[in-house]
Amino acid sequence: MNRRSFIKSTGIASLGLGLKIDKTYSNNSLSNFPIVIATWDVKNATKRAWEILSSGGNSLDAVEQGCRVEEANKKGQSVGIGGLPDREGNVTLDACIMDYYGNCGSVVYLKEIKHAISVARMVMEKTPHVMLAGEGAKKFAISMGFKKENLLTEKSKKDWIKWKENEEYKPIINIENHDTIGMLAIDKNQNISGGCTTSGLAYKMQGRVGDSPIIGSGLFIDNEVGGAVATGLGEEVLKTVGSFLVVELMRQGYSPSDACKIAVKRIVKKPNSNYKNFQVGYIALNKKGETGTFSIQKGFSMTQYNKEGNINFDSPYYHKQG
Ligand code: SD4
Repeated sequence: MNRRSFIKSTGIASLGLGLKIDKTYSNNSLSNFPIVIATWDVKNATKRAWEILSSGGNSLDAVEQGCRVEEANKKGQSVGIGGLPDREGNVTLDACIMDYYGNCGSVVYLKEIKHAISVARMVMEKTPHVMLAGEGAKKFAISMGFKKENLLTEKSKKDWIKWKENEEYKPIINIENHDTIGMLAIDKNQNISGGCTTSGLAYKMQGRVGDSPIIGSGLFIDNEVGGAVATGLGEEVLKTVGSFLVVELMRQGYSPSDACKIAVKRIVKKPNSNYKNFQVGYIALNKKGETGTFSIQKGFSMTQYNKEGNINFDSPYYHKQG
């Protein structure tokens, strides 16, 4: 699919949300996988995932390795090392992962270990639990051989000190201030996995956890149907169990793009919704390898790598200003 046909298939003409919904999921073409998609312009991450998928590897390894690329990127200030800290200067990471058997693992409030996605995978594979938090998550990671390191880079420290001059605490996400990496992949055996990793909301209250490590909110996979992942103001995603909602809409027959649109609409149509002041974006894929994305504000994008290449697409969005 090239960029033009992607935009056409996401239904740019019908974005007013008085939409006409096309139920494309009942078609049965099996040609569009392997494929990987990710939130934002993260071509290095999708490239790494694609290397695994295109050489016959499985979707779980692909999403884990893809997410690790951004976790190790010091320049990214919302994932892994280099993430912006909470109000007290702590960089705390949240991540989750889900495989095609419906297994999942998650870490919240993880400090000093940059590869939160891999710790989440270890929680899934090496413990009888789904979620580990804080000190316990860190102890577990160290026991599994992960190395402790300082995640607060000079740049993020400087930005935090600057923020402290006013200490303006707005739990409303700035529309530029979110780039959680969420990644979804289908491998050659048509098995779907997903991962999501973030340092969360910049300058958050100490202890605050968003949607990203919460199965069903930040990420959900159902290998019979598809997967979805969220970015943006986690509180709003949590309140609507967003990723689970997107997958359930695809189960009902909605295309990935329409499922994302409806989930966004669920947020913006709430009574007293303050949607003009925050961003939420979803990406989704279904079992056939069809993909879609939708966000509240302009500015969100999705990167997709399949046999047609590694391409970043602007997301269609709800809030038309002016
Ligand atoms: C959160 N959804 O913690 C995340 C924010 C985000 O990059 O997207 N950060 O609410």
